[in-house]
Amino acid sequence: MNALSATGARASYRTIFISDTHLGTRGCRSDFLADFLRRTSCQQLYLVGDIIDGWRLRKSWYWDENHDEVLRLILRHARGGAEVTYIPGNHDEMFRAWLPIGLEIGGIRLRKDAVHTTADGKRLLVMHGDEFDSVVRYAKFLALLGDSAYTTALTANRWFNAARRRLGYPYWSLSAWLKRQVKGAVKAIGRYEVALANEAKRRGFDGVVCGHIHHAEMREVNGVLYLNDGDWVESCTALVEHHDGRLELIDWAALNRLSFFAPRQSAAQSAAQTAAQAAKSAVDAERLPEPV
Ligand SMILES: [Mn+2]
Repeated sequence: MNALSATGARASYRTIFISDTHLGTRGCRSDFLADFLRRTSCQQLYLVGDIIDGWRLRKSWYWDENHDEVLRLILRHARGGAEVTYIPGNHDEMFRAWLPIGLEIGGIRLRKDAVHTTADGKRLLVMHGDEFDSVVRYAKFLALLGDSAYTTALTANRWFNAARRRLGYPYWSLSAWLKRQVKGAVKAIGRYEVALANEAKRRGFDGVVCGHIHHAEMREVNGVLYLNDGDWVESCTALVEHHDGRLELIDWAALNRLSFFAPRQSAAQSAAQTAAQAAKSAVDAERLPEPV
């Protein structure tokens, strides 16, 4: 048996980062996400926040077999030996209450943030990023007031949304706000990127991995790497680290020519398709000449 047929058609990475899957909402592209999780393997999987959308628990909670399938596949990664780290975001902040007890369920570790060291030695700060909402929104105002106002804004942001939740208001969404900015969106996204990059720099890291604004990006900002793994609602993106430490953004929908307008596939349908693909690539592999 050759290596490919032994592992099926799964692409092997050192690390996978995904965030903003918003399971529990109709918007979650759980069929594409299940496909991605089924066809990849990794040593470390980081779930960088807003994985399960707890803000929707009160109203219009949506859950179907693909949402189950995603959870099952995440657990399969953990059981298969991947180190899985779950960093809660603002939409799954109910898990933040369990951070102090160092909770671990099904091999999944819960962390406020994490440090990831790449194969080539880059130290990356991994965090969701919602702490910086107020910085993006009130950038000019904060710049006038200086450092302590900035720190206060970071704290106030947490209280602001906790209060909204208690009063039964929906979460104030930065990603939705950015979309409404139209003219100012590019600037506002820029402010978010700078805020996150500066946080990584201030804490002595080579870069930051985050999510939250549903905008995948990989670029250098103020001398550190800004890496945003995007989302599985408006796009289907992941950040991966290859075995040599090379980082890459993957657009799963574009890569597989998946259409957002296509009807959602049931988990059983897509599993059958994946099995057929795996069988086909095993056959293709056998046709190839032996490697020398
Ligand atoms: Mn978020």
